[in-house]
Amino acid sequence: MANYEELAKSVIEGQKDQVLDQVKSLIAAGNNPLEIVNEGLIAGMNVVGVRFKAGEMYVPEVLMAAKSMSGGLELVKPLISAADQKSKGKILLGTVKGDLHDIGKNLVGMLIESGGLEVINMGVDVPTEDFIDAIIEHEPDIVALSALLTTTMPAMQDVIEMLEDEDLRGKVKVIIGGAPVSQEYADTIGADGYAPDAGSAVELCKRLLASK
Ligand code: B1M
Repeated sequence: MANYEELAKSVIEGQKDQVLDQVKSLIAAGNNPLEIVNEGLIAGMNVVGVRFKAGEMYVPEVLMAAKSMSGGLELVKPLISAADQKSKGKILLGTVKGDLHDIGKNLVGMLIESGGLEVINMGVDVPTEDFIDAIIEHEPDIVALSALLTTTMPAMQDVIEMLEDEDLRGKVKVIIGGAPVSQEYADTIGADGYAPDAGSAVELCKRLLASK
């Protein structure tokens, strides 16, 4: 019979079929669905996040792990009550205007989601005003901006300035990331945080949520 440790190991190894079989067997054995998520699926993805950050895992492996975890999650989700599914925080994520790069941004989204937070992924080339509209509509705790081009980095500052103009800056934390972005740049434009990689982005979100 499967146990949580084996399930976490299958997630880390990106063995989707194995994950699905183990989740089914844990459900059939009457295990608590929330425990299956927290002690099996998320526990595995947490290890992936740490290993990826340490350079011990690479993008394709992380994507396979995330897909395995999502597959398992789909099986368990219908069994978890709406109250239990309540996320610990809402993150609005997008690649800024003019920028079409989304591989890293999606990885960030998957790891944040794996960390038990809700992610609204707005896609790429998101106009500044669309971020503002979405912040008003969804009231996220954090908006996470991605840019891969030096030419699109200023669009991050545009979002912060528009938030200030609309009197919304105090309502949402802004964090930024992407290859050309740095902590120094985050400080310059007045962002609340910078994450160099997907694993750090999860930690940063959790830190900011805890300090709210
Ligand atoms: Co483009 N591209 N690209 N490209 N591309 C780069 C970024 C470039 C560095 C390549 C180079 O010249 N060496 C260069 C930018 C130079 C610069 O501005 N400094 C470049 C260029 C110039 C361009 C075009 C202008 C090329 C052209 O058409 N002449 C063009 C621009 C299009 C546009 O956006 N308007 C272009 C197009 C493309 C493709 C469409 C072909 C494709 C993107 C496909 C896609 O994303 N769906 C592409 C790709 C694949 C790359 C490279 C090769 C790889 C990017 C990637 O996915 N990395 C890239 C060179 C490189 O980085 N080696 C390059 C893997 C990914 C996991 O890492 O995205 O860094 P990364 O994400 C990391 C962290 O940065 C961080 O976490 C992620 C995971 O650890 N992170 C965040 C990212 N977002 C975050 C948000 C957060 C926190 C952390 O929120 C808080």
